[in-house]
Amino acid sequence: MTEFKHLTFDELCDKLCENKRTLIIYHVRSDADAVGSAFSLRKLLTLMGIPALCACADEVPERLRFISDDAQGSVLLDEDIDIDHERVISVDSASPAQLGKLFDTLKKDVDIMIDHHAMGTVYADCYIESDSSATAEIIYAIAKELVKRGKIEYIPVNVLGYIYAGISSDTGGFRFSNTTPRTHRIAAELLEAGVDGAAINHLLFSSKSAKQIKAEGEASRRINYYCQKTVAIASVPYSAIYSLGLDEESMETVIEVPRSINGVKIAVAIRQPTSENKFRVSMRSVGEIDVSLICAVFGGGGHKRAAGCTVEANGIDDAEHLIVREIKNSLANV
Ligand SMILES: [Mn+2]
Repeated sequence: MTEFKHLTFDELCDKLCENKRTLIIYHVRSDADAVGSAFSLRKLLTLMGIPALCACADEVPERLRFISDDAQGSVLLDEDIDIDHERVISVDSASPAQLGKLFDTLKKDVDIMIDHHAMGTVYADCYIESDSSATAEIIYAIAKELVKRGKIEYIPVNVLGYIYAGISSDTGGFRFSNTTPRTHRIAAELLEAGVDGAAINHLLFSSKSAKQIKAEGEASRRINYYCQKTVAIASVPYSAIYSLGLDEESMETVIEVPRSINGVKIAVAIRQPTSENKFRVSMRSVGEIDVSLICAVFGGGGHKRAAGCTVEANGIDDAEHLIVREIKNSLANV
């Protein structure tokens, strides 16, 4: 098995300063941290005169286009990746599976991972800082280092906005437990530099598409409680997804429905994206339970308080049953 190197921050920055045509890749079902980190890193490299493009197996979601230069400088998997890159850097992507088909397209040839997930499968030399709330926190440290080294003059305010969006998104608007004093200090610096935090947070959290509202409505019709109502599971079967015309993007906030219920310690959202018996599971912990361990049983992972997995089962009720069993197991071991 190949041994991958854990880079120090200085080694990472040394490498980023090398003039190599770079492809920056990020995970499918992209969130604001993935998109914001990828496009801010791209901007930093191009400011140093290094050609760089972003690529993902999924298109930049409509609601995140504001942190992607309107997806300029971005290529899709099915377009030719003709940048003829000399280096591939992944951001915010803990395992090859998260890169989707792109990982195979690139012939697994990723050179550097920059990430903040504690659990995952390392697939390249890496810089992983698991006490960072978001990959964007790491990108901010890189940006400041590049200024310090005189490689760039200053960090453009739109780049700072992308970074802010990544951090705010991964911390749920500075509400989740991964929010550290440093996270707030960085946010303060970004606001001082002219980032419009209120506008970004509105776009990230307060504006939802009509389809998202429909999806949340559907999820709240199908909630089951377990373990003295400390566990709430919302599920959306394919029949509902199909009849309401819901897409992946519209399902993203469904987990907030069970998560926001009083007294719930573990929130779960199960959705069936296709007619196949494969179920996507999102899990959130409001207390001390490490839900990444529960998801790991099904081959998934994530963070202590936010994780996910895919479960194969004979129908959505069976999937729920399997998940409840694992949750009960892990509660019994606390
Ligand atoms: Mn992230």
